[in-house]
Amino acid sequence: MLTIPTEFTTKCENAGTVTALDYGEKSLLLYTPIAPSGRILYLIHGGGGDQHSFFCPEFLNMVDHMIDSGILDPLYIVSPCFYDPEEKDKSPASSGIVVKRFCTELRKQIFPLVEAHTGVSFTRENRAISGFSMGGVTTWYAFLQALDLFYWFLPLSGDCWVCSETGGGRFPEKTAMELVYAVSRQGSPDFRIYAITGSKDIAFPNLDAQIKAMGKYPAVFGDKLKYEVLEDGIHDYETIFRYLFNALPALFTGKP
Ligand code: FER
Repeated sequence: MLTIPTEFTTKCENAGTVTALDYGEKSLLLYTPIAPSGRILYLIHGGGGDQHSFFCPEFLNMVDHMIDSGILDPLYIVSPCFYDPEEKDKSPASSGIVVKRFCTELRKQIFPLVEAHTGVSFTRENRAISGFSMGGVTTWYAFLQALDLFYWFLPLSGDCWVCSETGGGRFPEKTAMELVYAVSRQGSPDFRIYAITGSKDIAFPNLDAQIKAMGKYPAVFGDKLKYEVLEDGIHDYETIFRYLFNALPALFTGKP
C-alpha cells in the first residue's frame, strides 16, 4: 500500500472549498472540488467524532493534491455528523443505535440538502459511502438499508453491527447471512464493497472474521468484494487517510 507523498500534506494552490450546510440543529461540511464533478462521497467519522474529524488540513490538503495532480478525478465529499447536538453518550453501545438510524437522515434530510446546494442529481453509480470505525459500522448499515442510494461502499476499520455490537466478530456467519438477505431484499442490485483495515487495528478481528464469512457466498459477493489488510496498520485517522489515498482513485472507475 502506497504512503501519502509528504508534499501532499502541505496547502495546495488549487484547492477545493469547504462549506457548512445547516439543517435543523445540525450542520454538515461539503467539500466542493475545483472542477465540476458528478461524483460524490459521503464520509462518516468515528465514535466520539463529528463533521470536522475528517475535514482537517491533513486530509483536505491530500484530496486537493490528489485532484490537482490528476491521480483523482474531482469529486464532492460530504462530512456529516451522526450524533444529534444534545447527544452526551458517545459510547459504542449508544453510537451503534445512532448510526443504525442515521441512514434515514442521510436519505430524507442530507441528500436533498446536498443535491439542492450542488445543483447535481447524482446517480447511484456516482455515489459512494465510506467511514472509519463507527463510520464503517454506518457504511454497513447503508449497505443493509440503502443499496438504492449507493453503489460504492468503503468500510474502513469497522464491522457490521446488525447482529450485535462488534457482531462481525462475535457472529460472523449470521452477519454474513444478514448481508446476503439484505442484497436480495433490496432487489439484488449491483454494488462494490472495498473494505480495508490494519493487522494491529482494534477492529481487525471483527472485520476480518466478517469478511471471511462473506467469502462463503461467492454468488452474492464474489469479485464485488475487495478486502485489504495493511500490515501493522492501527486504528487512527492518519492510517485511514492512507487507506483513502490508496482507495479513492479506484472509486467510480469499474472494479475497485
Ligand atoms: C469495531 C467497530 C467499531 C470495533 C470498535 C468500533 C473494537 C468503535 C469503537 C468506538 O467508537 O469506540 O469493530 O472493534
